[in-house]
Amino acid sequence: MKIGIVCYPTFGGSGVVATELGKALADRGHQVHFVTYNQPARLDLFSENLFYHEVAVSKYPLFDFPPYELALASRLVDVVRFEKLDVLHVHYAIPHASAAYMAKQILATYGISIPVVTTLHGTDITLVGNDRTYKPVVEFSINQSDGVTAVSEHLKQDTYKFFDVYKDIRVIQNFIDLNRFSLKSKEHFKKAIAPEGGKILIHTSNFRRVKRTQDVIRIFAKVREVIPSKLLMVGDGQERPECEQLARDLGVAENVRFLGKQEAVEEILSVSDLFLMPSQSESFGLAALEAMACKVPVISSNAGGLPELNIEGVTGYLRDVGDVDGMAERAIYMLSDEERLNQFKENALEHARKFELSYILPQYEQLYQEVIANV
Ligand code: GMT
Repeated sequence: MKIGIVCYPTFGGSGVVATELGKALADRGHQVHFVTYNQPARLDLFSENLFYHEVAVSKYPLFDFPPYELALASRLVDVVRFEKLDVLHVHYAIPHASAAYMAKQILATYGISIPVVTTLHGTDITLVGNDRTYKPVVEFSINQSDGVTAVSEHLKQDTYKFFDVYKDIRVIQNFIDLNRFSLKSKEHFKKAIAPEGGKILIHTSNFRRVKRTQDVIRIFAKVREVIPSKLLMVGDGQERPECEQLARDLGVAENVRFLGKQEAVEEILSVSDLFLMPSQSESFGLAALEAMACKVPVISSNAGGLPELNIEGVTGYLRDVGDVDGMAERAIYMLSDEERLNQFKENALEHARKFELSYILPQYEQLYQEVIANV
């Protein structure tokens, strides 16, 4: 198939899923065309089946807000016509689903029918899409998509709860490439981070408010009172300065390393003992799955789709959003007994295997075939 993929080309979860999916589809022999405003972060174009088409947004002094959605729709028309694409797969509803709808209508005037698959990722439904600024457009463009997928059962139910959506939503969970995300031997790195031994806790995110990164620091401060340990904070975003200040205020700054955005997350995960994800809302929790694949168990909130990924008492523990004491208590329980911790590590990997790329990929291929057959 010739597949067009639209996504945010950043380190964000939806962009990562879209890029990894595109690369895997290209490996399977499909021709994959990324249409976005920058080359996606994890995309190396070293494959005969991978293409990148930049969306250039022309600036004009009249525009306080350059119309990206129109530029994207125009580019989609252009790419679908000249590359003869079979299907468009847009990741994150805003504004990708409505741009694809517009492109589809324009293409019809050229006698071209192209099916659109929209994958809902989380904040496009729970935070941004739900805001009345965008709601009518999001609702309309989901209903107009030929196929709709959600990355967890919980997100599917949220979509039906918040929007008047009559379209059937198929749950296709996020996936992991176990060739890349696996435990690597990085003992020297572990020694550098924690020279006198001790445990390593880790958090990776975009440091947006929804991630409750300050809870991560608070949990760690409590763990540190009992267990010699270090905390690695990977990623960057608006909450980072507050987290740095909080670490100082709580007297743990010396034991917290802020590493910023990192490419080789799997190497950092490989030296870690416990992953913290106390999010306010989380449709799936891809970062936690990446950790589990590297044998790192998880303490998380029980928000959104997290209970579908982190299994209570098996791969880690889940507590209510904001229950810092509860999360710290469970972290101490897990980290204080080596044999118990090792069992959690084994379980984490075992569970992560259920999300292997090779199992999820055919579900997308199947959906593409169905929507192509129905246009
Ligand atoms: O979590 C974010 O802020 C980024 C966001 C995105 O769209 O890039 O992530 C969402 O999609 C990921 C991939 O499907 C999911 O793993 C995340 O759980 C989801 N984030 C939220 O629901 C907050």
